Amino acid sequence: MTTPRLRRSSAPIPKVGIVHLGPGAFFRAFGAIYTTEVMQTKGGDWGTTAVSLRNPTIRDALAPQDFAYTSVTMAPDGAQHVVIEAINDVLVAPENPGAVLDAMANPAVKIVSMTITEKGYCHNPATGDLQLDHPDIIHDLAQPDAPRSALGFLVYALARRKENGQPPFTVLSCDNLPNNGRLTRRVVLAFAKAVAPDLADWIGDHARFPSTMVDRITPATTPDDIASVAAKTGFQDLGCVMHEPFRQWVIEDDFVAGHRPDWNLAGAQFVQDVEAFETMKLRCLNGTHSSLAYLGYLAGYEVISDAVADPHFAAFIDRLWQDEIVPTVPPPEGADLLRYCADLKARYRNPAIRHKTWQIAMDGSQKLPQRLLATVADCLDAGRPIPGLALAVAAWMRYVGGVDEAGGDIDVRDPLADQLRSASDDHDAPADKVAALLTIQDVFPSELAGNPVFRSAVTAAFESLVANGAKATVKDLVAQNGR
Ligand code: CS2
Repeated sequence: MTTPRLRRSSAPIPKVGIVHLGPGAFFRAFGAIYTTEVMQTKGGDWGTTAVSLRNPTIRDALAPQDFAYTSVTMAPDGAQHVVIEAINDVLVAPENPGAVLDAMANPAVKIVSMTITEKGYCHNPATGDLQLDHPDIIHDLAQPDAPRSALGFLVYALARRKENGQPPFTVLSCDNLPNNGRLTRRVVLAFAKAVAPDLADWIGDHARFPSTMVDRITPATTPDDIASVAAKTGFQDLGCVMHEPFRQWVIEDDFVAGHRPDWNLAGAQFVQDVEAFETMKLRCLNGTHSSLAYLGYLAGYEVISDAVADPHFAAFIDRLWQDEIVPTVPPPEGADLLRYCADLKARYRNPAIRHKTWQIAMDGSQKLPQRLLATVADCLDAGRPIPGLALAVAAWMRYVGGVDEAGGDIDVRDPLADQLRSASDDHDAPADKVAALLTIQDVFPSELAGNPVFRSAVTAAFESLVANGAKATVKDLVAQNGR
């Protein structure tokens, strides 16, 4: 007997108030769920038109299900399945960019939210400047009716609203970047200025770009997940998302004309200033996540819960938090950082979440600056040693060299993958490889690259990774620290 496909219920479909760029697993496991819960509590015209910027995969998975999908909360003691109906439609930008611009120019749309990953901002990760020589930006400046980047869509849709005498929408970044709202505003205004200075002025004066801190661990969905959802619910669902129970959303309360869903009814926090929450999350969570991803991958651990089941790796992240990361983080009001980190460790340990080290290792060039290097710079300023952070950076360098500890190929996914690989391949001696990678200015600001304490700590860690491997290097570091 074939398993029937999941279908939307007969509940009325809400009117659209949100366009969301990037309907990957994270959005479906996070923002879409908050919005659904708010509409269940008090209604509202907050239906979502989602936009895939690259390919039709998600549309093709969701369309036969009328865009309904299952959210699976994976707790250590069992899973809970809930059908989510927040998405009204998925547009595929390359198939019909005009339809995307029309959807965004619709005055009923109050918010354009985004989960487009770090590289979607087309900025220089080390400086935050828009890369005007980025191929997508060059393309979009020449193609106002058929852009392909999120920035192109935002700016040309805002231009239409300006021409039509309508107010702009709020642009809501939900990506793991520091001051994500301010960064978005900066790159949008830089792009708009290159289109027309008066457009940039209008956007700067009237649009809003609140910053947000988003948090929920959501591994990519696998064929096994789809099979387990079918076995449990009796429906085949190609759009299901598997996520941890925990979620946290902190949002700067700054929306055009105050138009926004009352996401607080679903547990989000509206605050005046998000920065302290972002710093805490990026450094404590994402910083150790990336450290575990590179070291764990090299050590042969497929998923985060396997890496932290190794007592040396668990001790390593404890040390990293305690000695190097937490001292740099100003606690947000009411937060207890050591408690926060202990809770993170419990979240990493959740055996029901199979979050691949390889997945987290992706796009490291875009992630390192805010996850690890800003923390390094603060430690150096304070004269604090950085053995753990230096080891994490060295593990990234080893990883982007593309060869694992057994001599096998690593499938490195990163916009700078070729540049990183050749910087590594051009040299034989470990110290020379490190020196070559440190010259990559998209990742390392020159002041940091030239800092002798940083250079020698990363070089020593890299040499140990090459000579002894990741497991032994982590074990040694923990033993030295314990003395
Ligand atoms: C992870 C994040 O893939 C990654 O880089 O570190 O996606 C992480 O799971 C989320 O930020 C948790 O909120």
